[in-house]
Amino acid sequence: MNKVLVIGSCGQIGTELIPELCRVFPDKEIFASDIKVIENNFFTGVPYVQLDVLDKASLRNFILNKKIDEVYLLAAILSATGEKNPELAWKLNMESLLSILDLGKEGVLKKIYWPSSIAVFGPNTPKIKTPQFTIMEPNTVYGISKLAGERWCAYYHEKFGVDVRSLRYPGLISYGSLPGGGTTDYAVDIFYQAKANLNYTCFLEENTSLPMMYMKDAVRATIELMKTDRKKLSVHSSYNLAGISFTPKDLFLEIKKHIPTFEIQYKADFRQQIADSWPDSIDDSYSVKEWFWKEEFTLEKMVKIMLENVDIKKMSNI
Ligand code: NAD
Ligand code: AKB
Repeated sequence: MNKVLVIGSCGQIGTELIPELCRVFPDKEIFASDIKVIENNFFTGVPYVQLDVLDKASLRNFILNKKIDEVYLLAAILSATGEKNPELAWKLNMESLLSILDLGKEGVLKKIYWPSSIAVFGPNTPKIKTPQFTIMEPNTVYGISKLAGERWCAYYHEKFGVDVRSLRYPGLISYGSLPGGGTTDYAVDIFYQAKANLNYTCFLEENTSLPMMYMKDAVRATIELMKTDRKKLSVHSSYNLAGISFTPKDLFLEIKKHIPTFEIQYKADFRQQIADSWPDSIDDSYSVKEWFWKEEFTLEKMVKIMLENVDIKKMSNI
């Protein structure tokens, strides 16, 4: 039986990925872990272990003792928080990946998933339909760590045969848990304000187009990539992945169709500069060709689901 460890499982992706891993792989034993101490384990049927991924010895012991052979490494510091604490962002994002890749090199881990981001691109990258292979000069610590991480993944694949797979996620939108300090977080925050009948002050300008994706698509993409026969994959850094691209104004207008009284104002902060350095839209033809990626959720569909499901009781944290 495969044994799978998800690291950083209490975050925006982990909380949605874990139930889906359990559903799609009933023959695998899944373990959830995060640095957070949780009072009640909300992962039904999945053991939870509190673990700091930077504690290399404890991480290694857990993986060896439980005979874990597959890891999804989700622990990271995202773009906006990373700019506030660059040292920690670099340390966490790099050291966690290298620890896991080393366990792959030793042959302990047979398969590794590690997400990259559209943040690997920078102000000199072509903005429209950004290609898989292009200029990459990120100017955030988060983007630099993701680009370096991609190079390490490709290196460990090439030199040591490590099976590590990765996707460059766009901004992810979900209602299960709140996002963790990114530049694309506005596209989640806005739903809580709209649902609470409040107006929204957006921290990006109205015409800032960014690549985005509804979480269900991102989770499905992750699992489809992990299920693909390794021989079919040619990209060992990270695959471009496209969903929907929209601006704050597009999103506002779509929400307003459901809540006509909803209003927005724009007050850009430091995150505007980060957003301006990222692509408007992504060319994901390698993903389409090699593992048959096709997104399912449109802006209209995503907005309807979000408005039906966001729970405004979570709002105090925004
Ligand atoms: P998140 O911030 O919501 O969750 C990260 C989790 O990691 C948190 O639960 C946090 O407690 C945990 N963590 C932090 N430090 C840790 C440590 N030392 N040891 C163990 N756990 C620790 O992030 P997310 O949105 O779920 O993102 C997961 C991954 O996907 C990250 O690598 C992120 O860069 C990437 N990604 C996310 C998005 C997005 O829009 N959410 C987009 C592109 C890429
Ligand atoms: C962020 O905004 O930092 C993340 C990402 C696109 O990587 N959502």
